[in-house]
Amino acid sequence: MKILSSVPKNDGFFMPAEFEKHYGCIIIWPERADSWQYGAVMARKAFTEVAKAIAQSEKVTVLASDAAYDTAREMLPDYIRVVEMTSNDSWARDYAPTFLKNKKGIIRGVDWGFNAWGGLVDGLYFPWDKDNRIARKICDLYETDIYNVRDFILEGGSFHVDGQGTVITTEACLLSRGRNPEMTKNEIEEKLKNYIGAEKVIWLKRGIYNDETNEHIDNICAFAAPGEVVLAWCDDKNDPQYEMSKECLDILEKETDAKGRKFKIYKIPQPQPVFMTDYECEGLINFNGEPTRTGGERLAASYVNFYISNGAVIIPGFNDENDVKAKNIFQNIFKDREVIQIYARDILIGGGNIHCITQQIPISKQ
Ligand code: KQY
Repeated sequence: MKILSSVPKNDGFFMPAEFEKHYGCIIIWPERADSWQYGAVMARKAFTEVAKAIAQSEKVTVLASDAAYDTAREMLPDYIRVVEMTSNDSWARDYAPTFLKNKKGIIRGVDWGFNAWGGLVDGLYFPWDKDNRIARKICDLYETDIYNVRDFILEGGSFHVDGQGTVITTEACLLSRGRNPEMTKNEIEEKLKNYIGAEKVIWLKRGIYNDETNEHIDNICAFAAPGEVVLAWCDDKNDPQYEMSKECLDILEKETDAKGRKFKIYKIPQPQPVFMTDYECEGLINFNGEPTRTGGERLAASYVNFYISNGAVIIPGFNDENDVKAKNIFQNIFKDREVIQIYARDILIGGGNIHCITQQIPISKQ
């Protein structure tokens, strides 16, 4: 594996869309006791269901620490590969490499800087050094070269691409004080253009209410196809999410993508607000003497935090009356893929959802 200091755009590399063909998917086994309640038992069951659903149509590799290896190997079916690799937590979307490809089908990774969603300003844990090494370790494992851009803080959940030059992101996250405070919005756009092959960056303002990642795009809006997006939608004007989603809609309705197309926008209804229970909080240990969650805290639930595998679309469920409605909308959009809904409260408690715990590897011709 070579660590590259050149710029992907100059080398002809760009990020393909998630709805394009994958070689496989990476997931990191949950273990951290201040993220995953009651020894991560329920989270591990939910992660297993996600891994199994994805493995129906692509190769899944689960990374587990030495301490958690036995439970991972025990709980996961044998067609899922388990590899020992240590991280600080389980968010493959954010610190596994962003995979790029070129026209010949060669794959390379990008190694962004990671500081636990805001470093010492408003980050969620410290240290994050093991997470930061994950991208290079994975590229070594898959024998792909990797671009070094650790001087720029970025998580994979904070941008979505259509593979045809359009990137969507949120200002709340990418312009947050804890990431790259010395950079202007234009300079950040330039990085996205150079490192993931964007020609046009569409900036939504906000994401999902109370999303502790500073409102990642992957919880509020995603590409379903070129020129088509899904948007988390709230009809209740008394809910703070209403204004947040409405502002996104207004921007998307006025915008065109990198190819000049107007967007077809699918509204996905939000579940009823989901709150942490006291019982769930008791199952978490403190971080640095402070609880990581409090009873009654609203969690950032959204159906838009889904993963597109080769044969399926894996969406979260919350035991909510809108679960079926959301599933039907997704099935109508993704007619050629099976929509699989997985009860995901135990992932949500960790602070993210199905998209956040997965990272796709595009198919390569290497
Ligand atoms: O949503 C994500 N991409 C990760 C959230 C991590 C929260 C840590 N508690």
